[in-house]
Amino acid sequence: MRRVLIATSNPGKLRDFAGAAAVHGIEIDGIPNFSSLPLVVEDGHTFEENARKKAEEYSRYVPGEIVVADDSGLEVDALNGAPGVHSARYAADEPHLADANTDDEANNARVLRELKSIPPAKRTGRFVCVLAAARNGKTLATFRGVAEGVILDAPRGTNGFGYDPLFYFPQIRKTFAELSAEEKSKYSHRGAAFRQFLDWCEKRISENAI
Ligand code: ITT
Repeated sequence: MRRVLIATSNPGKLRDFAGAAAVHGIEIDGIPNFSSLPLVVEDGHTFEENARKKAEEYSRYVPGEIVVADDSGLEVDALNGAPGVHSARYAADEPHLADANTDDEANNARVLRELKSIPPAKRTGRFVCVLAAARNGKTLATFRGVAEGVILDAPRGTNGFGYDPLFYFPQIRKTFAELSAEEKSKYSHRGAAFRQFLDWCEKRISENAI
């Protein structure tokens, strides 16, 4: 297995990828000097558009390397799919104009506010992760992972990041913030997308295609 470079500014995502990679004995790393690279503007209307854009643009800085980027977020049915692609900056006044991400606590508070009058049975939603693998500025493949759950009316758990404390996963009766790194990799949208990526890598390597 080759080394895979992850393009993300989000330490929570990096921890998730490290957890998923460890289970498969894969070596992953960040892009050298990532924080000094120009920020990619995430102005796509879909997770896929943004994931491809990030993977393609960042892969130009590390010629020949496979670069993986993910665009992900929470879709809440009662909010017509919001925060969706705006998940990282949902608490900003005008999300579509905001460049900078808002903090997790403020984003969670806004979701709770918006769902205040919504009864438990209607608080369904999902985490979505679209992962793009690129090399030399070109997308090689994309992978989509989904985790279905329910949005609680108060946070629970201290692990994870983002909306994890509000996201209850009925299958194991825990929020994502109550999961260990191994459990999150097993059940999460990011773990599911990453496993598809690994299958793809193994197949391409056996065919000598990468
Ligand atoms: P990069 O673009 O640098 O990777 P980012 O945090 O800006 O980092 P996104 O644009 O993909 O990444 O936004 C994803 C947001 O969706 C993230 O900040 C969280 O608010 C939320 N999110 C995604 N996956 C999550 C997870 O596994 N647990 C909790 N929240 C998650």
